[in-house]
Amino acid sequence: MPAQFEDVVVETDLLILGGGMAACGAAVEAAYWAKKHGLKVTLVDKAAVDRSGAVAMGLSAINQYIGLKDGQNTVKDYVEYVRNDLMGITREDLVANIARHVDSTVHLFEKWGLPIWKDEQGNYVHEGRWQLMINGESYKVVVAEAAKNALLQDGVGQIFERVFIVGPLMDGDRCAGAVGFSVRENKFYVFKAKATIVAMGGAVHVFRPRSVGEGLGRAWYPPWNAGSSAYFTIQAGAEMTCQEVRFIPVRFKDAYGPVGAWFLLFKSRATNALGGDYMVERRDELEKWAPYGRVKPIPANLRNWLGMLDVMEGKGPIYMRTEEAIAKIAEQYKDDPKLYQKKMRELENEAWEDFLDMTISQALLWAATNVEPEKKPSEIAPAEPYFIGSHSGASGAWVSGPEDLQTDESRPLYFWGYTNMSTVKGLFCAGDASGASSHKFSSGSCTEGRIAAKSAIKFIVENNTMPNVDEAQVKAWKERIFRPLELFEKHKNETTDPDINPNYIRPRMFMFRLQKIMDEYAGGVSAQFSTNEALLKRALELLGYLKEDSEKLAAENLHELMRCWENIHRMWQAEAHVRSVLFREETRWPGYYFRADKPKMDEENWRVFVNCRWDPKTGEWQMFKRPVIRIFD
Ligand code: SFD
Ligand code: AMP
Repeated sequence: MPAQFEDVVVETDLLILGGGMAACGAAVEAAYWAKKHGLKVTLVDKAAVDRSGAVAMGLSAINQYIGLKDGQNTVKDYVEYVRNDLMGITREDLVANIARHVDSTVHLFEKWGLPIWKDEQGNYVHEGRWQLMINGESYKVVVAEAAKNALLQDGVGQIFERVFIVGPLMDGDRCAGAVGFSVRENKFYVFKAKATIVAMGGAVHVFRPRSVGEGLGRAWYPPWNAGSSAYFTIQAGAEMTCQEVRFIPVRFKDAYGPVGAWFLLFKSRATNALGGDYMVERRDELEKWAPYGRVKPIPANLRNWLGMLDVMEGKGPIYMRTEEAIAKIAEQYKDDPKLYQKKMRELENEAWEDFLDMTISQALLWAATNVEPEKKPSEIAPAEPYFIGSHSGASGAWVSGPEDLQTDESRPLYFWGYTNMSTVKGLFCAGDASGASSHKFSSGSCTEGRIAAKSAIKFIVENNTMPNVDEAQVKAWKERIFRPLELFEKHKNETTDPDINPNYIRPRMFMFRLQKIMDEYAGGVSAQFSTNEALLKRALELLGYLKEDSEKLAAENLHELMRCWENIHRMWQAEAHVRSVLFREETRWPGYYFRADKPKMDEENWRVFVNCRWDPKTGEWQMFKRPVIRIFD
């Protein structure tokens, strides 16, 4: 089978993996610096850059904007916000580096054509303190266009779409590029590069989703981000961080519509079936999680937790009180009936647009279930867990911070020469791929891509040699990558039902197995997000069997081959997660997961990062702590 796949070898200076917010930011910045140094940049996306990644459907807000120029906030304010929201565990140098540059990225978005809401005075309309409202249906198209223009002008770069990246090429301890395959043509791609930026997003469908049957595949996080960043960096031998810090967004139930605009812009409450407001009635619970339980805004996981307690006590469903929020805003205009009508229409439009801008399926579900938000509340629920280090989770690779933001204490631990370089030489990470720097969102991820690209070009200029790629390594990858096609061809006629075969497992069934393990043993929806040491150990045992069976994944065509590799990527993300949850012997993020056997937060022993590394030479995992160092007092 591999013989039928043409080898395409691409040599480049900088390789950007992914085509999402971070990758597009990297492309724009890299093109600028590459031109100056006569270097070549190559971007590879498994999909089409115009609509790939988390922003595919568009977004209704830019969630990170500091407002430095207008003196609205300081970088330190943002660092404090992120530190508190992550229950004390964050890399302040990384957060601050993004925060001090993010406004300029937002101004670029506007220059490129993204409509940002303005008030009568011409100021941005804020959703909350850090968030700006946008007409964002075409957000990704706008950013993709800028990336393409930057790369394709003057021959500085090239873009490969519909090429699925599988894993890294290595030259000893230096990353030498990547391998992958076209999902449309019989082509095997070998990318050789002096530096590589990983920006392939986070991971979804590692845990069993709430959606089943006809809704299967519907999730909050985009189904096409399947843990490729984590797999790539783990396989390269990079140190990983915060692999236990999953994200559970509370969303409008079943279609996963966003809640931010409701809570922040419309100032809505969420109440239980009895009309009780868990944020008020359960305030005392927050003391157990002090000092973080005392901060404003209350950390996202604690907001989740208070609602979950209601559900566990049988007080569900939980409703977003859309009708109450709209009525309250419109009330100010009640003395002028005409104005009142106008305001009501405006609010109704904004409510629908929020979904139409970024989660169209929620608007469809509202329409299908006769929801008129001004008349009737809507159910919300915590979603299944996702890995998205750029949002309110934190999982990703452990990367170097910028030199100028280090203290004497942090420099030896947080800085190793090139900003955003992982612990592997020449391998840079941004967006969901880099860890411990949460709350980057779309704007911060694009900013971090820019930061990583500038730094990677510096690395290339200072290490301007093409790494050696051993042909045996390439051959071994090729054989492994296409094995599922061979297996299917060889055994497909041995049973009457191609889904059931003693010699192979198809990726869909494999994914169900992975999801069942994670859901039941690692604190998924059906386990009420709760787990313990014994369950986690059992999860590892079952994941071990699954890993053995991954050698028997089979694919009927190229699309299914991609599904096979997506699930292998997910499986490694799952393992890193289970090992990290097991290693951290406390509960720090109730509302994301609860260690029932260690039900308390332990500031003395566990106000640390949990890091891990898989050793490519021995195949062994190492788990260890790294200190959390305060940079901003
Ligand atoms: O409100 C391979 N996010 C929001 N951010 C905001 O600023 N405002 C919002 O309104 C946001 N909302 C939101 C958000 C996310 C999601 C999923 C929803 C709603 C439903 C967060 C941002 O979207 C997020 O932080 C950034 O997009 C992260 O950027 P990045 O670059 O790390 O990931 P990406 O954009 O998803 O891109 C990933 C790329 O990798 C490609 N890829 N390519 C080759 N080979 C492989 N094996 C690959 N695997 C993946 C993808 O195709 C893609 O190009 S709100 O709800 O929070
Ligand atoms: P979401 O739609 O939940 O992703 O939220 C969008 C943005 O608003 C993110 O920055 C969230 O952290 C923030 N956010 C959402 N709900 C709240 C809330 N109740 N209090 C404070 N911030 C919130």
